Amino acid sequence: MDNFAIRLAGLKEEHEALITRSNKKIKPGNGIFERYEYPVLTGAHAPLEWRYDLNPATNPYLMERFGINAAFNAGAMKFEGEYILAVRVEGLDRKSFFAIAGSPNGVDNFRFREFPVTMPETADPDINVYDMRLTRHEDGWIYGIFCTERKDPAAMPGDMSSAIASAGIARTHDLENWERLPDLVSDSQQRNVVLHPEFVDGSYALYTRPQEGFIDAGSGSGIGWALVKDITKAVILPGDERIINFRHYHTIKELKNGEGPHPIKTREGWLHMAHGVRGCAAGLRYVLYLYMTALDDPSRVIAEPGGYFMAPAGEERTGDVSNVLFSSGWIADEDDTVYIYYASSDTRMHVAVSSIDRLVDYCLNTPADGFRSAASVKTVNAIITRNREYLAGR
Ligand code: BGC
Ligand code: BMA
Repeated sequence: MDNFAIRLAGLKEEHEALITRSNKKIKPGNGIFERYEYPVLTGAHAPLEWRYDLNPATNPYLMERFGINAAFNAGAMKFEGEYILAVRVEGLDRKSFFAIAGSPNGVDNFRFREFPVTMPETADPDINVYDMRLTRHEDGWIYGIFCTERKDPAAMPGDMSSAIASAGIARTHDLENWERLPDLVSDSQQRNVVLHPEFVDGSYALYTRPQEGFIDAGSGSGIGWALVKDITKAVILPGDERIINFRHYHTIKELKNGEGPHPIKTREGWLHMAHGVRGCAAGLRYVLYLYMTALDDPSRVIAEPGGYFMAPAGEERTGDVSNVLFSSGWIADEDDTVYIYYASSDTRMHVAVSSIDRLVDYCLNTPADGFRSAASVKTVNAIITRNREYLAGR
């Protein structure tokens, strides 16, 4: 065998071993969910055919021609029996694009489809697209809503970072062929826009995250709610968007928050996952939290446990943008298992599992944030006291 063939065999072997590695649940966990040992997707999971020119005549050194930097912030759904992730794949050039990966069991053996998604553009080309949430809507379409970023036309000469974030909207029936609809029109920048799966009062319902600047959420911001009559011309008129989940001083979400994937319908209410951001000397710290809203009004919060649901742990803490957990996808399976897909530090995808019953129990029975140290002590004292009484009475 020549060098090219030896190298190719080595690459194939390494790639196949990575993709088919079986994943293990980490026990005992905290009772709320269990993490898995290995990330489910990384940049290295990208097919060799994407990265290498496999022809020895044009690539004698068998070098990478298109490197993949990371795979993260995926939307998720079950589709034709497969666990599907619509992954934010990022090249070495910092551009991200979407690619569909599927697994037979939701926890390992994720494999990318042959080609990434070719997302049609609007008349105003996207510079970067990312963080797609998938929603199988009751109108029969599968929607992908994502952030489209473009350079701010008002940026001063020499300012290479001012940008405008808006919500891009696309739909499909097969996750292969996408129809791009006009971007959401609203009077602010938008990131983390998510489509609710059901009509509300005959309209499409959107979780939004209005923001005054590209990075800065601004004074009033939080997770918003807006109804839109026609999703093919989605417009939020000024005054038609209201905040339903607020930021709060000295909490895990004092700086920013945003809806994760669309909420899961349960007997007790809509189960939501979101991210919360606070600032610290190390930069922005992103964690995940849960809350619930009423079945008859998905915009009315009925429960919110204090603090975070998941925060970066171990290797999750480091990556391109360290100290970040971000989730834009989960799957509620027929047997009530919930597969929570989350990315760590803008680098890789992981899975944790729980069940609808457990997550609802967590939401309804975890003490709410008391907003003061003394309130936290009161809460923990109450638990200790109840435990003493229970253990003494046995
Ligand atoms: C990045 C996103 C990030 C956003 C705000 C974008 O340019 O691609 O990952 O969330 O900036 O920092
Ligand atoms: C946000 C998100 C994500 C990213 C996070 C941390 O604003 O929209 O794309 O994971 O920043 O960089």
